Amino acid sequence: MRIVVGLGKTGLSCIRSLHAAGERVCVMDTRDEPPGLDQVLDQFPDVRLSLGGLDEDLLCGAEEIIVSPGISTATAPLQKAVARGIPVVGDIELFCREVKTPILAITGSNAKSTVTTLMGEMVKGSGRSVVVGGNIGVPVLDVLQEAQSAEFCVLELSSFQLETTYSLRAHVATILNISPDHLDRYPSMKEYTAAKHRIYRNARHTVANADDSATLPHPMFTEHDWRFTTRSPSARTFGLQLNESASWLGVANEALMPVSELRIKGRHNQANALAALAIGSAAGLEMQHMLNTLREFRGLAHRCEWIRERDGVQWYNDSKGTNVGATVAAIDGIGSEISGKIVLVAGGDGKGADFVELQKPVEKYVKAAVLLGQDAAKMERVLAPHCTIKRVSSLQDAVGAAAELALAGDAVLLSPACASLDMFKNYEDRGNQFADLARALS
Ligand code: UMA
Ligand code: ADP
Repeated sequence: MRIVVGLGKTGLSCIRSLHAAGERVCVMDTRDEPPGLDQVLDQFPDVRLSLGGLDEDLLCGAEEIIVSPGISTATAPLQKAVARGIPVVGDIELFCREVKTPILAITGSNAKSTVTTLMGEMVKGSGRSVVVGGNIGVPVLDVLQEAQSAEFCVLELSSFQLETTYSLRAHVATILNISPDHLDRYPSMKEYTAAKHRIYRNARHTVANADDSATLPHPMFTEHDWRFTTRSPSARTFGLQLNESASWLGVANEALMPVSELRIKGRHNQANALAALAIGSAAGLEMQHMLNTLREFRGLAHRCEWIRERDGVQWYNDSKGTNVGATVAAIDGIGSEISGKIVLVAGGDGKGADFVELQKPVEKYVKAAVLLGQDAAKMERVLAPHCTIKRVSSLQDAVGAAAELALAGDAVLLSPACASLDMFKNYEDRGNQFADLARALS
């Protein structure tokens, strides 16, 4: 019997898929009342349940273990099963075993969802059918059938998902960037980076970030490889070039489109647009269709999303800025476009990060940081020499304090550099509460 470990979105999709194939399934979760329990009891009453811990004996008798990304394979009972030779895989592995459709596989510490969504739009805009799924919030097994008949699959893959995937043979694989994240799950950056690099195994084409050497697949640059950079473009490398004193997206010697025509703003989003053009080119999409998509794409909610203007102050929600690299990009992106300074609202669960990389952009663009959540004190120690600090205990107080600190020309930016789970249901909940509170200011 196969055992599904974890009863979140992924676990439920695995149960649905195995059940539909007529398999007997056992599901295990460390929690007594995991989130999908009612659904399982209701829709799959014949599924065997083992809750409140991982049962080593049961695991060691499994034919295969399908583990959810939220639970580490380093967990002792799973390691025991591995030592006994029992295969431990994830939902992406099951998907890749079945699906022969060309896969555009996207990972990175940041920008995954933005670039994944943009790629989906570009494929559609080129008149091809596409399925988009993975870490973006759509478990891949829920779209397996659709994927089999689509012309392309665009998959957002996390390091956790890549760790348990063996059969991926991406048509195009990309690592967008690598910066510290999930250091509560990995012993060091080395293991985190190695997990991300699994995306390149057996890939037909690769797309890497020429500005971030940690993303490069191998020392050679072959005719199957593409790059993007925010510096000058070159052969098979998309970049930014000056054209009649305006900045343009380009490739090789060709100027493609003025940056001013992009709706998504900030240097980090220019990198995202260039990455998408590189992936699309490797996949054989037509340039004019891709550029048309770029002219229309407005970006996703909770990613440097403009909320309102109040007394000359712009308010932005970047709740998806859940690690230091994301917040650095958001501060640089918004800081370089406003006449005043940023009041940063940050803090939460830092997932083991040290926050030091925030110092430089804060020094340059931030006048005050309003800090809340579990790691606020740690952040205060790192940022105090560089800007005014205000500690608060609720998001409501944070919004009130930010409104007092910001003057006309400034921006208030929620970009926490931390996960939200210490105080909120998830990053959407945090972003929605922030936006509601900001809109409610008189
Ligand atoms: N958990 C337990 N006990 C268990 C199993 C899980 O306590 O036995 C906890 C985990 O520690 C975690 C939570 O349950 O805190 C959810 O874990 P899960 O694996 O059940 O998560 P799913 O609901 O299946 O959602 C997962 C991804 N979540 C994670 O990787 C933590 C979702 O990415 C993804 O959208 C979904 O599969 C569909 O593919 C979310 C995420 O935060 C957005 N991803 C991380 C990120 O983007 O940084 C990697
Ligand atoms: P992910 O799915 O990897 O979390 P998102 O597209 O959801 O990525 O964006 C998350 C956050 O990452 C954004 O809110 C923004 O702060 C930051 N970000 C977006 N693009 C980039 C980039 N190219 N480099 C660094 N950070 C970025």
